[in-house]
Parts: sequence; C-alpha cells; structure tokens
Amino acid sequence: MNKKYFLAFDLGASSGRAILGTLINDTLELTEIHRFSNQMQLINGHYFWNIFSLFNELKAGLKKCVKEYGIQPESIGVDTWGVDFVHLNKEGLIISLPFAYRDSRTNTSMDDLFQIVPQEEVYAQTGIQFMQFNSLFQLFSMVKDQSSLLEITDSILFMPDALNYLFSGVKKSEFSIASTSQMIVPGKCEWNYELIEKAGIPKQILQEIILPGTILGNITNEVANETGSKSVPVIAVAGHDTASAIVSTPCSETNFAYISSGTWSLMGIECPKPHISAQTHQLNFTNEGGVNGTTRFLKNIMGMWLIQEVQRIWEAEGMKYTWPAMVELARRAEPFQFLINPDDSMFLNPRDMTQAIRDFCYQTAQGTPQNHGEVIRCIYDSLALKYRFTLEQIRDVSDQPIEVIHIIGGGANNHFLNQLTADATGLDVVAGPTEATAIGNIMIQAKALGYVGSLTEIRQIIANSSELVRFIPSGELDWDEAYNRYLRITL
Ligand code: LFR
Repeated sequence: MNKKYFLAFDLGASSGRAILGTLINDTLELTEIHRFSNQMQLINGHYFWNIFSLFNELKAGLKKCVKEYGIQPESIGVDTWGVDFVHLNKEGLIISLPFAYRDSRTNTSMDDLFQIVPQEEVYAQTGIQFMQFNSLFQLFSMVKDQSSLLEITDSILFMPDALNYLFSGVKKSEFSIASTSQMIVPGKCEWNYELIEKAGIPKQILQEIILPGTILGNITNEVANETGSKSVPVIAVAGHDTASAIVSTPCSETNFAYISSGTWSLMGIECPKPHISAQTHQLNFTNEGGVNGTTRFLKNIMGMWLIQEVQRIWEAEGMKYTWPAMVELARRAEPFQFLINPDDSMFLNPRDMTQAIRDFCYQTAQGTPQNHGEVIRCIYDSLALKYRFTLEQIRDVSDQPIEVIHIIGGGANNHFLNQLTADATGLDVVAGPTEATAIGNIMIQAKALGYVGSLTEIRQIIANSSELVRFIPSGELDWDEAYNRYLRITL
C-alpha cells in the first residue's frame, strides 16, 4: 500500500494540535505538525473560547503540513471537548464568541430546569450525566435570561461542527458531539424535540445530525488559497474528543474499562446500547454516542484539571513546576494523608485551586495540606480512589466483565498515577496510546475514505503501532483502609 496521509486537528481545553497520521499498510505513524495553547478568556465577567484564533491556528497547521512538510493530506478532521457551541445568524455569520463551559452562568440552571421538567424525566429521556454545563442547561439559562443573543440566533453549531463549517461551509451536527448536549434521544441520531420544547429552546436552531465518518464537503477555495492545500474532503470524525479517544483503545476483547485521561478523566465501558435506569440515574452515569453504533457508558471525573490548576496558581506565585517535578513531589509525600472528592463542585472553576483543596480538607476535619507535595499527593491519591469507586459502580450496573483498565490520552504518560490506579483497583492497567484522540480522529478519516474497515481492524492497527506499558498491582500500602476513609469523607 502507498502511504496515505490524514491531518487531525485535536483541540483540548488547554492546548490544540495538528497531527499528521501516515497509514502504511497496517501501521500508523504520527507527526505533530503544530501545537498551540488554548485558554478560556475572561471577558466582562464571563468565560469564552476564542473560536477565531482557534480557526487561525488550524489553518496554520494545514499550511505548515503542505508548505513546510511538503505533504498534502487526503482529508482533514476536527475533534474538540464537548457541550460548547457557537451562535450563527441567518447569514451564517458567527455572532458571538462561544461561552466556555466553566462559565458560572449555568450555576443554577439544572435546578431551574427541573422545576419545569422533573430530573427523572430529563435523565430517562437522555441518559446523560447531569453536569451544569451540558448544552441543554447552557441554552436553558439563555432562555430563562431572555438572552438577546439567543433571539437573533439562527443556528448553533458545536465546536467541532463550527470549525468544520469554517473549513467547508457545511452546517451539520455530528452524532458524538451532539450526544454531549443532553438533547438527543439516547443512542439515536435524533434530537429530543419533546424535551427541547419543554425547555423552551427554539428547535429550529439545531442542525441535522449525521454519523461520524460522514464526508461533509471540501475545503473552501478561500481556505485552500490561504493554506496552499488542495480542496480536500472535510470529514466529520467523531467530533467529541472522548469518542475519538475511545476508538483508539488498543484491545481486541470487550473485557476492559477505559480511562480517557486529560483535563477530564472519562472512565467507563463500551456497550452495544445505552444503560438507562433508576440506578444509573442515581449513580449519575452518562451514555454518550460513539462510532459504529457503540455507546460510551461512563463517568466524567474531574481529572488533570486539578493538577493543571494548582500548577497555574503556583506559577503565578513564582514557583514553576514541570509535570515530572510535580510527580516527584507527590512520590515523596506521605500517602493518604489528605483525601478529597475530585468531583466536588467547589473544584469546577475556583479562583485558587490550592485554596479550594485546603478548604475541602479543613471542612472534612482532615487538617490542611501544608506544602505543594502534600497537595499533589492528595490529588493523585484521591483520583485513584475515585477510579476504584467508579469501577465498583460500573460493575454494579453492568455484567460486562472487566479484567483490565486501559488508560489512554496524555494522562497515560503519568506512570505514577497509572501505578496508583492499578494498586487502588487491583486490576492491571495498560497505558497508551497517549495520542489516542488524534489517532481516533485519523482512523475515522481513513475509514470514511475506504482505507480501513471495521473498528476491530482499526484497533488492531493501533495496537501494532503503539508502545503500551503494563502496570501490575504492587500490593503496597493499605488501599482498602484508604478507600474506606475516602468513602467516609466523600459520601
Ligand atoms: C473531555 C470532554 C468531556 C466533556 C468535557 C466538557 O475533553 O470532552 O468528555 O464532558 O470535556 O466538554
């Protein structure tokens, strides 16, 4: 087979990348072409994403690929975080920066909506974990505030859909990203109009839902001229980064749980259909749409965000740590001294994450961490214990056997946390690939263009091409005792 090239744009809440994937027979090689930082912008009291600068960075990535690397990709695809969306007017112009999901405008939106549609009904109709920032609640907050922006909105597009639109001029809503909205019928490419109407959200602003792997159209002449690229297809990959990441789980069986580890830790299983019951509602699990008719039954866990934030705060205070330096501090700190519930709402977007962690420890009668090592150790221990807690919940709901945990995404580089996860859960952990999201994005492009077939074949190629590291439970430390204390503190 000739070499085939695909360009993946993978946007996260802290950085974005253009990654070139080269498919050679049954292996895949990756080259990072372009990397840039991404940050929510605080403007007049609200947090936004700068979609225009993100689009510029993506075009810069395409231009570099063609001009500096001399490679014309066969196609491009975009994935991003979930839930956030762009407003367009009827002429198709973007009329506002998109709000960022950590903005506080939705602080009371869930309770406000539940007064109109009972919580049980919203869950039964969507099967999505309640998070105050789901698009449903973002839109409902605008309805409630009689937002003039919403009044002049002709259509909304989720972040990857919006970038696809800027590249191709085509407005569609890809299934995996649409499923993060909490506004679709579980497992189906259908808007849940009944719920949407009850919430007072104008249904005409929503676009047709299409399956991942749909060829949307070609790059516009304008973008082609600016970047020097040919007018290649823009493919709607699994636009939700988590959906793209799970494509890359390097496994041939179904006996695994995954943790897609980045700003968030998404822990769950892949299932043929959604799990929706009073129990999954009570446990607040989500059923997000995946590729090839799969459902991701999972829990959103506040992941490396906690570390990113303490790192940011300490840097502002003049103490700049690298990630390995932070891991080293944690390694030297005493284990299990302080435990937090990583998902407490006080950690969603505090001005000072270190202070928020100290406050949590103080309020739960644990004293307060005194130095940076104690804070970091507290975060890592608590994440590992939260993974154990989540694993037990998944096992309560599903009889799918779980014999191994695949940790994928950037967080898989953290061997210290990988080992803690194996120790806390008593399961082997297989770490890698770290570029899971970009790989999933690339492989769905290759599939859309007919170069690869099934999900099984895709995963085999990924297993052939990735360096995986296995962590075996060490039996060190009394994790049972720590777990019981974690439960007492957090429940
Ligand atoms: C991970 C992720 C999660 C989603 C969160 C907010 O990057 O996409 O799946 O719940 O970001 O959108």
